[in-house]
Amino acid sequence: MRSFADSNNDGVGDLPGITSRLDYLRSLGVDGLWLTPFYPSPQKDHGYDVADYYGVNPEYGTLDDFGRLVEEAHRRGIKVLIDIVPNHTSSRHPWFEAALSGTDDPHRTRYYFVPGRNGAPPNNWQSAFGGPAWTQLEGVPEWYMHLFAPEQPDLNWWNPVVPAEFRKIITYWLDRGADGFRIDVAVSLHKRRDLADRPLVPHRITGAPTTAPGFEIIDQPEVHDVYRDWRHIAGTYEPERVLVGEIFDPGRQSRYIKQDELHMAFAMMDRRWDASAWKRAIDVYRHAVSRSTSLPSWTQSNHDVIRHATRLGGGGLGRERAKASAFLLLGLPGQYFIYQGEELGLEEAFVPPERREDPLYIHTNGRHQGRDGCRVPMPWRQHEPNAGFSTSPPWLPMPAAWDRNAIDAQARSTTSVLSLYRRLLEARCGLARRLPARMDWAAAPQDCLIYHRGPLSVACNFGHRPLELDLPGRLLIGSSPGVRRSATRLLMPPNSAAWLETRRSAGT
Ligand code: TEU
Ligand code: CA
Repeated sequence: MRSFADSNNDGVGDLPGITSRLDYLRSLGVDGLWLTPFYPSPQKDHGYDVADYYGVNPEYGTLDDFGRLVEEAHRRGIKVLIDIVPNHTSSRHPWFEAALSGTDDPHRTRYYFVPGRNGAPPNNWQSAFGGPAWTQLEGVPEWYMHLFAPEQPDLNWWNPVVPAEFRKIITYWLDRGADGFRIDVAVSLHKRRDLADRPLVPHRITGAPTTAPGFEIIDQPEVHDVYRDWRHIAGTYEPERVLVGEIFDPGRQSRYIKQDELHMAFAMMDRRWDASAWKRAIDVYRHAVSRSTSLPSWTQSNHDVIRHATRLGGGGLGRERAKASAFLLLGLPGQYFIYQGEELGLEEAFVPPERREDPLYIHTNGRHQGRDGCRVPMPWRQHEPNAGFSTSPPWLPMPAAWDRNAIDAQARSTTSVLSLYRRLLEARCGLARRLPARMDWAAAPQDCLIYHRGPLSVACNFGHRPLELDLPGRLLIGSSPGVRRSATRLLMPPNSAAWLETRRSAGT
């Protein structure tokens, strides 16, 4: 939201900015976009601390701006998914402020206010941002729970008022044209009722005290009732609206992705660059949804993780591997989520500590570097101030030469990562109707993966050595200029991938 496009040059991205760039998204070949939270918020977690579920943060625009974005996106055949944050509100949300107004205020039971133990928190639960998951405010006898920042008090979903509120909230945005939701921390709504202490055991590697396996604070059976209800609501719209859960664990995905619950979740491919590790991960995620009609949603980066071009080695090596991994995943049955800037080969940016804003950095006192590095605004134009993102300094500083990956420059180059993504998505779109929902792995040399999917064959060389493969088919596209077809063989440089088209029909 804050980092895509700035329409009023205040250094912060906004809704009209996104609307003004829809043709760029269409030229890239995307089918939908997911907007991170744009609601009124004190921005203590960049919008994941919502102070009003029915509004638009004035910094990002207005409800009309949202309506225009939806209208213009739909005119270009692009769906709009919005982020819903049901696990917690902002501590500035009127519900929480009312809850603090007095022990008998009814809003108090919308949160977890619990007496402490001899001046200590009610239990030993930890926040994902470091420290206890409980805070006691001045003059308030009880402690309140927050699995994330203290400015993000958790909602008590055992109180039927809360699910009733969210039924209204999702209907409100679906009526305003949203095509679906990305559901933040989707399995965390109900916390275990007994609020029991986590039994601690030494971590098998670090030895540090960690929660004993099998002890669950979240992922309670009642969460499924919520999503069955939301799925029912989504089904009352034509076409049915889409529910995407922020769930990365394959085991959990198999329990939440159901005909009558969520449509999809994220198959996060964050493995080290190794053929067998990637094959295993792909098969685990495929299996996770195999009992539903859904397919995996392949993902390599998002606003919470280090950009994969950097994770995969950085520099030229990271770029080649990131291009090859896109080839490998975009050929598979399923959806694919592109994180903004991935199509430019953007790397994790260094953000000077004094400019970091992420609560993960702040609340861990820098023990965790935070997530600002993957959120630096998009470089739209080369040789322009702030890479054409804004005439004002961007909310997060751009490293020197951030514009070298600018969109205008990459659009002019046939060998750029952007041009490659465009050609790859075009090829994918062109083949789409002939691709079956199944794929079959094929025998492959070490450090190489090959699979067939109807007329499409995909090969990926994870190794440091060039490979020559005896693979039939017309070379459709290669991840690097070195991918070539000789009379009889497919030549693949290290860390490269190729798509080939054969006369095999969709049935085989
Ligand atoms: O993320 C949940 C989540 O798992 C991450 O916050 C994770 O704990 C963190 O990145 C440490 O690795 C969602 C949103 O995607 C994230 O941006 C929010 O900060 C978080 O929920 C709280 O709403
Ligand atoms: Ca702006």
